[in-house]
Amino acid sequence: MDFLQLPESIINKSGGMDKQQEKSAAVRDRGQTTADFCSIYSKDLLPASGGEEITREFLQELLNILLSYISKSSQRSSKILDFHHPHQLKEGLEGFSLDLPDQPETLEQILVDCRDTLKYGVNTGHPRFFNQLSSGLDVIGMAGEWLTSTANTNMFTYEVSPVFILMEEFLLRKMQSIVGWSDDEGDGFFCPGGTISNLYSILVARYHFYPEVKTRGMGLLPQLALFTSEHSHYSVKKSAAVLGMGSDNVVMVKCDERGKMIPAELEACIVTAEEKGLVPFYVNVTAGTTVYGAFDPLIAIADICHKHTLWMHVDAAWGGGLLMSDRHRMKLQGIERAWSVTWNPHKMMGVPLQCSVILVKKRGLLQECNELGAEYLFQTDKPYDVSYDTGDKSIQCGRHVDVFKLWLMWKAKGSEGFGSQVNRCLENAEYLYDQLQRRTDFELVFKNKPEHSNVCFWYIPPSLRGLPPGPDRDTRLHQVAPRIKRRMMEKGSVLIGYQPLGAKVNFFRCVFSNPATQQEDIDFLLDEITRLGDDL
Ligand code: ABU
Repeated sequence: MDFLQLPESIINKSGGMDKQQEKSAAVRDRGQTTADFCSIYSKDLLPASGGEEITREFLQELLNILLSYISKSSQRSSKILDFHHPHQLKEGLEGFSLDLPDQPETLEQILVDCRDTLKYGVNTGHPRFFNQLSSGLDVIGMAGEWLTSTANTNMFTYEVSPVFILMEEFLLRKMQSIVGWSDDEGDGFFCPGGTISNLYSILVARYHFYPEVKTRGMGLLPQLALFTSEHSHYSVKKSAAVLGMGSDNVVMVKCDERGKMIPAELEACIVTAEEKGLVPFYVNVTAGTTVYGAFDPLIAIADICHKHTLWMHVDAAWGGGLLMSDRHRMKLQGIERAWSVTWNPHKMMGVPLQCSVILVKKRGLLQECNELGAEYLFQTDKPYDVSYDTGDKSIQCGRHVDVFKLWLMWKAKGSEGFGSQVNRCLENAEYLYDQLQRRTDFELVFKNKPEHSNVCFWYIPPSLRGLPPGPDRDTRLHQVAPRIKRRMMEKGSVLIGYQPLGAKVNFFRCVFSNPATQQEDIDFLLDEITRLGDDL
């Protein structure tokens, strides 16, 4: 079967009876399915009696839609997005309506809705999608997500997730040993993204120093201070706010030109905070900053944390993937001294969203910090080892199964496969860096070779090339990236992010995490930026 050929009525959404009949005939001609979905409803699917055949045919049609999308994802000529403004999508496009009906829609319409949902979305698996830290489309990972939905269970107890709970234990042990912790150290779980993983690190650090906070609240505690670099992720401040410590009590430590925290500045900030009557307790060290991809000096910071007895957390949400590469893992030397680590396999390792872990070195601390022992879920007289009812370590009750897709991908690639994938992405970053150095129409934001796969640069249009550095040039340069980005979104040929940072005006940030990207895509990116920005 040629899965690129979709039934006509699914390709052209118009939907009336004639189309339906044409579609059914076309589908029958191809021997794909005999179903005519225009008079069939979800109530006819399993578990309805006799619903096996129609369920199979419905899922086959859905698979056709998904396979067509997946195939297009890897075609360079296909658009990354078909951009529409929110009001256009809300008003409805070519029959695609977000309104929810009172009466059920036919399965034909449901399939059209699925097709249209993908059509108006963004193709993050496209080799020219450079907009986000998570990109690509791994077929095994996607299959894992399908299986997870089919199993439709919850990670709170072994009782309902025996296999997934044990997979989580195996994966966490593996990741902890890659971080460099010994067999008798390490705890953790999968949680919904890096921000929540970082929040857990602060929660557990506070509990470690002040266990009474769990029952008696913040009133008994001194005013705590947290430290993180000025280039770090905003989740540290957000967590401090959520946890009642106050975002103002997060001290933003200065970075060097390359975006790395300066250890001497950290030491000075700790002393200043103490002089002000605050009590330092936690340092977030970033391994792979969001914009520059910088690695803070882990060993020097670990020494400072040790000296002042501070909890050292490493936010390796982005950089953790480099641990899989023999070539690049030395950039995280010192991570083994961390008391907790965030690592997002949904970024550099290309696992479908979402897949993030919080690892905590001291075993049992997460359980003590968060357990409440709800008796309807965590009974102690169950007929198995209830230490595998791991749900009470979490602040969630229900927890999605994020582990399976990673486990399946690891089986399919092996650790070495992940290592090669990471190496390829970093080679792409070096290639882009080399091209930028050669060209006179682009300027690098920092001169050094990329440590991670982030490459930051300005495009300088002809009208700005002769201008001396200064506020006038900066004001005009600040407008270049957003204007080019706007044109890119309208054209849909490539997608890349931009931002200002500190005193630096808007610049492009290119990141590579999609193993499908090749050097020709990087050449295309630079040429397309030039084409779109030449007249600015
Ligand atoms: N949590 C940071 C993600 C940012 C990005 O994908 O660009």
